[in-house]
Amino acid sequence: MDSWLTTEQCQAYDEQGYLLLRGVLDDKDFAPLRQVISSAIDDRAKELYDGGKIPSLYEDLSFYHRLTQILRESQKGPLLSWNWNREVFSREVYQLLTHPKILDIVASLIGSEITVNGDYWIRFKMPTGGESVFPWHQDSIYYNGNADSGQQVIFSEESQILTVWIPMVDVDEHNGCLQIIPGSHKRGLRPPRRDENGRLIPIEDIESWSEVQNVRMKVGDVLVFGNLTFHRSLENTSENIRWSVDLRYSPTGSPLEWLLEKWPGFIARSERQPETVESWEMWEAKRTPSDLR
Ligand SMILES: O=C(O)CCC(=O)C(=O)O
Repeated sequence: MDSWLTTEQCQAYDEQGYLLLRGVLDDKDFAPLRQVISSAIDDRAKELYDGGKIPSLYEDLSFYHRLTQILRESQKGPLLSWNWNREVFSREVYQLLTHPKILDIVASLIGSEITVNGDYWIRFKMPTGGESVFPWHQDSIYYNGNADSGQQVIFSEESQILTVWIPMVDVDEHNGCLQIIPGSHKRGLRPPRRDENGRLIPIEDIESWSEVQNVRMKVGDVLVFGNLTFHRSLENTSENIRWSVDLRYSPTGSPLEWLLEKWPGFIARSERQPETVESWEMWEAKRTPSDLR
């Protein structure tokens, strides 16, 4: 099959470790997911209200403002994690993961035997919320077991785990767009240390490697980057939540059993064996009730 991306785009990805694609998706691609998020917000609001943590359900507020208001009510620390996975596990997430345009992009970069892993996230970066700052990291650092506890360390340095990062609102440096160090993937997996908040950060001065890029994006744009590309996002200083989705893909048959064990995924596309592609029902059956609780 012909590559959906041009040779120049694929070369730019190889050189820079990331690629920004404009106007890939349109609003109707997000509508079903917004519905799922909206109903997840509804569930959380009811739980918090029933637990006496918030004084109102704020049902009259919009999708974009309801959660901000709910979280503002609580000065007692974070009521919710800002990263949602199981909360939004749904057919709609499956549909986005298997969106033909997204799979075409992924196929151009990693080939047309594609496995999704279940490590996808809807992230809501709260206005002026320090805890939703994500420091510089390579995704592979989070795929290395728990080195601190003496557990076996598993390196994904040699594997391809492609992230597709999709904003659901326009993003720039005011609301915490992603920042990237171009070409940083070429230096391999770098050793991290823990900062005062226990977060993994690089030991080296990686900002001296090349100019930090602010990846400003409009709704509909798509950013792809690899598991060795250094990236981060800073504080959201705007008035509104920065909503985004990140999805992850690898060539089918990659030695990533440990990852798929933790985050069951599915075969999303196969040119060689199309009959192996897995449906939403098959993916749903792989996730255990305890994982989804
Ligand atoms: O969405 C963010 O702010 C950070 C996301 C990220 O680091 C990732 O997708 O690997």
